[in-house]
Amino acid sequence: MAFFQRIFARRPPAEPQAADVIARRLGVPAPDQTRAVELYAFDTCPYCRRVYSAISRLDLNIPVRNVHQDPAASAKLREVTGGTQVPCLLIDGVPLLESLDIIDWLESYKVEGAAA
Ligand SMILES: N[C@@H](CCC(=O)N[C@@H](CS)C(=O)NCC(=O)O)C(=O)O
Repeated sequence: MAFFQRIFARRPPAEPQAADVIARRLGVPAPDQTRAVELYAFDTCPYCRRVYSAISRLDLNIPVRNVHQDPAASAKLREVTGGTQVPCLLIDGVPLLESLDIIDWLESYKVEGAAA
């Protein structure tokens, strides 16, 4: 039973960690307010909506580039990731895939004093 609970348990909120620890784990630039950050997404993607909710909860101002409505955004996503997976957070030109990793980074970004 404990085994299944461990497998299916909801992921707990990330432990507060130093921003650079998170960035190193994710292989992206450390969150700080100098970063140029934009989200590549489309509105019917449930993983994108999970990230939208986090952005709203954290009261962040992150520009969203809709890859279904903007061919240039779609081309850029393919250029930086080699694929079409969204959500993708582009941090100073470095792509971060996986909604839960994006949320971890954004939570740390908020702590580091991102402009809302
Ligand atoms: N595990 C990923 C799943 C992301 C995902 O499956 N996104 C879909 C859209 S809902 C997608 O981009 N599919 C196209 C592709 O993977 O190239 C996450 O949590 O972000």
